[in-house]
Amino acid sequence: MTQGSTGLGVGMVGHAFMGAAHSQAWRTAGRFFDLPLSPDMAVLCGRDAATAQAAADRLGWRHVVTDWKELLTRDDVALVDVCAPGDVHAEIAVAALDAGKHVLCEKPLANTVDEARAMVAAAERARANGVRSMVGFNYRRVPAVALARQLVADGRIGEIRHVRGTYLQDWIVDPEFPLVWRLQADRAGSGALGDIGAHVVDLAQFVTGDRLTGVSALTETFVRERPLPEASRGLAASGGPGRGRVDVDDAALFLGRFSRGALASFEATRFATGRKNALRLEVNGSLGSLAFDFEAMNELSFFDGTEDARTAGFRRILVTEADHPWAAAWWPPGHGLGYEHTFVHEIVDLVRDLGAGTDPVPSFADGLQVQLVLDAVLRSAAAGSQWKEIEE
Ligand code: SOE
Repeated sequence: MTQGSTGLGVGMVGHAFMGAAHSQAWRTAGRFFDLPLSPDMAVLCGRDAATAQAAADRLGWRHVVTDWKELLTRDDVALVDVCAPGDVHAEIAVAALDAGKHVLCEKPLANTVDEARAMVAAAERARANGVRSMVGFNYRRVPAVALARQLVADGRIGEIRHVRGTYLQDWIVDPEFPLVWRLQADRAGSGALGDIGAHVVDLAQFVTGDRLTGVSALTETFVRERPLPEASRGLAASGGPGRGRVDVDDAALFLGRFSRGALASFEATRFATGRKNALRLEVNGSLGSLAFDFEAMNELSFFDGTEDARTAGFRRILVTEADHPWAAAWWPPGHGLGYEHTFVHEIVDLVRDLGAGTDPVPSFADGLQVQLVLDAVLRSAAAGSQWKEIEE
């Protein structure tokens, strides 16, 4: 915590997996990084008072409320952090921005393009009054990913020809795994596509500094009926006697084109048995290539095609040097970071922008752009993989 800095009261909605990840980030950011404002974990909101209180005690929040609308009228809340399922993102974020609260909203920004547009409009209205917003695509804040973007921007791999993005998980491969909210269209919008495909689309556009202009897609639901959930914690859940229909995609595959001519392929699935959180991106350019895999998140592979061909080869860069993004605040070289650090970096960058009065990224407009890609993927899949343009 920076000495003499003023506070930033935070009210967070939701306290499951993402709520826990954000809580540890709010708690840690000012202890490792100099911040212009000290995050104050003021209020946690959850629907059930006892469960929310237990979560607040465990995660370090001072007060508990059961109605998110209470956050909007409190003087000790300057920022609302939305960690609830996608079906409530738009309502909460728009109301919070209109009430003059900064907003951090988990990804995907919304469940539909219309909701995302309403959120962007609210963000623009609020911005005129110095109120800021950000969508939580946390993987942008992996140091190796940020380095990949720098290398592309510096021209180290030349003109980009191919982008290969996959996000592979296996946590619902068991057909008896329950029908949790991430598998329900009315709560999550879509399945693997919105939950993890959104990340790899954002990452591909972030690293290349380019945007997708069109897609052709296939989606599939392999397990069409599952037990209704009885209890859940994080991604773990147990089922009860009832059963329900799965109405989201289990997997989405699509081809795409970038505005500067690169061709792309994407795969998002929770049925890649043995792959736990394999968010991978490979970019091939006219001068070299980059490859990243979150399961080895401290590393970036770089092939420099301008080197002597006799000794050129993919180089494994350990992205833990003090010169690498965010790394100087942590451990000595080689000591590595984990999943939770991506959220800390997100909070650090957000609080620094709030202090400086600058616009945080990714913005709600960036979130809308990803939503347009997801929407085009679903429309293409529904139309037998027909090519769908993505509006600018
Ligand atoms: C589940 O697939 C999940 O927790 C996603 O919801 C997160 O966004 C991703 O970071 C990890 O996997």
